Amino acid sequence: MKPVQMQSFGCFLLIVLFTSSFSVTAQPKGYLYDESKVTPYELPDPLVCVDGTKVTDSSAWLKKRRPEVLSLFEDEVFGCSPGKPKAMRFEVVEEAKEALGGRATRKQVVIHLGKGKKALAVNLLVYLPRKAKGPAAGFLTINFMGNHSVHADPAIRIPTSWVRNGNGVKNNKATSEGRGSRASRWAIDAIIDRGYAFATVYYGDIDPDFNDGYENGVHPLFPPKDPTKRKPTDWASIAGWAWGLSRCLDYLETDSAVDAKRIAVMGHSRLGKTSLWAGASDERFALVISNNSGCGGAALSRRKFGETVKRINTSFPHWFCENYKKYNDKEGECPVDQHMLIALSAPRPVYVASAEGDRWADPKGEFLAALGAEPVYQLFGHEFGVVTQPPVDQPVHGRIGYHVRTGKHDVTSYDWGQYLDFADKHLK
Ligand code: GTR
Repeated sequence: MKPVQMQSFGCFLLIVLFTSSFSVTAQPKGYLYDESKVTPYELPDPLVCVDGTKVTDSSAWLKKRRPEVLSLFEDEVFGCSPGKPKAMRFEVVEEAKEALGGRATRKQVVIHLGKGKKALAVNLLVYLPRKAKGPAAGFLTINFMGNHSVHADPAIRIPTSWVRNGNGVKNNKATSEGRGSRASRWAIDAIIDRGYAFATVYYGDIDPDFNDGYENGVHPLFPPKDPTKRKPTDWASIAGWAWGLSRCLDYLETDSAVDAKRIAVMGHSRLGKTSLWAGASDERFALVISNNSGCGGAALSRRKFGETVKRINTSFPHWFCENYKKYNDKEGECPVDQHMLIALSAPRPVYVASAEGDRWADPKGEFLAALGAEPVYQLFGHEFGVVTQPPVDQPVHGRIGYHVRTGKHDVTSYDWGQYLDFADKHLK
């Protein structure tokens, strides 16, 4: 950054650093939860290119700076993903016209990836609103416990891939006991009633969420030339899940009941980090929603508030590429911060949602990252509409959407109410 730019960005930070605070809830000990103890930091300017030139219009952003920021995130944070695979086949394994009390058509699709022993079967569940007059816009979501956990509908197929124990899962195998166990997180009836399609994929079908040396899931479909040598820029699990979402979109593009040009991608927590990266790396997603995504998602790493880069790389060494570990305790040396991840969705609408009690995810850092993405949106004539974090339960729906709701780390009907209103504004 040139000195004058550093100064103006510094002022911006001073204004926004000391605003509202949150009540303390139980969080891992030994981390920062006190706003007054956040040490001053300087964010990289999203509009200054690696060669020092300043981006002043949308075309320079799209042609020069955006590709630069995208490759910085690939090389330093998530790792580089392969493109669309040649060996991919869609199989509609079930279709029912009278689902959800006759309001929806249900489709279950298997996306077959790769061949032989390591071949993968990724299950996509789709509900289509019967009342839709033409191809429906919709939400593509990614879930933690299996497609059968999102609704009690007894016809939903149960995953056969690895699942985390609990919620009716035994020995990492899902059972029918888990049906609807996470239904509170998915406002499927409300989504269908508003005329949107709802699609969901289980993340463990794409890549199991444990540190397996990348031997399972999507990674072995694209082995490095020398299998003993993974590169520090090779893709890790979040990139794998995001890549899987792009393959689900590949299917939706083939379904005439869906308008694949009007699909929002949505995920919660680690899967909110995933939806942000999916939206950044695949511009076909028309709208991007990050629910309580925190560290490595929407929250600014340089604040070191709640979860830190070191902590996340230690607890979950398989989420980010090897290079990201360089920034353990050295957040300030990273050429990007998370406002630039949000900016990669521009000019498409993006929504960042926080929860007041979710201090581990740094609600304020999530807001500040959304605010830090605004200069890129401004190049396209879009304003955020706020300069300080709005009070709880007072959403802002510009081209960038934001709310912090009361309550804990979760996805609630309140969150979905906002996403539906935001989609009505931008996808209809
Ligand atoms: C936590 C992790 C967070 C968040 C969360 C989740 O343990 O520290 O970054 O991703 O898991 O995904 O539920």
